[in-house]
Amino acid sequence: MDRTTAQRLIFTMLDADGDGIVSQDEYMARTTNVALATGRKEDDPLVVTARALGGQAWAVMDADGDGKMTFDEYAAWAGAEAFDTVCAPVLGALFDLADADRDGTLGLPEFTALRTALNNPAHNAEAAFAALDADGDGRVNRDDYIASIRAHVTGEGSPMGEALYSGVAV
Ligand SMILES: [Ca+2]
Ligand SMILES: [Ca+2]
Ligand SMILES: [Ca+2]
Repeated sequence: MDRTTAQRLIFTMLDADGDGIVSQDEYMARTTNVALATGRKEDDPLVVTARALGGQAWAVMDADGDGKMTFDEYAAWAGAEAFDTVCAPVLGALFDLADADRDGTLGLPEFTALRTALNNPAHNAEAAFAALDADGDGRVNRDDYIASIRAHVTGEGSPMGEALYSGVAV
C-alpha cells in the first residue's frame, strides 16, 4: 500500500459522516467517543489530557483555520515528523483511556472498544489486534500500537494498519 492510499484510509476513518471533509467537531468528538466507550467522565484527568492534545493536533492539521480539514490539507501535513510530534501523543492519550489497569497494554475487549469508538469496524479492530499481538499472549503493547500506526502513515507498510483501516486479511 502506498503512502497516499494509507493516508486516504485514515482520512476516511476521520470523516465520520462521509462528506469528504473532516470537521473540527468530528475530530474533537473522537476523544468524547473514547471516553464514553471506556466509561470515563469528562473531568477524568486522562480525558482532559486527551482533549488538550487533540485540540493541539487539530490546530496544526487545519492549516487555514477554517474548522475543516480537506484531504489535501491532511496529506500535506501528515508524515513521520507530524506523527511523532502530534499524532503519537494523541494516540497514546486515547490508548490510556482504554487501559483500565494502566499497565501499558490492552486486551482484545479494551482494544476493540478503543478502535470502534474511533470509527473502525469491530472486525477490523479484531484483525488489527491479531496482527499486533505477535506473541499471542492476548495483550497489545502501547509502544507497538503506536509504532504500527506510524509505519502505516509513513507508507512503510504495516499489517496492523492494513487490518485496522481497510480490513485486509492478515
Ligand atoms: Ca465529515
Ligand atoms: Ca481547513
Ligand atoms: Ca492494561
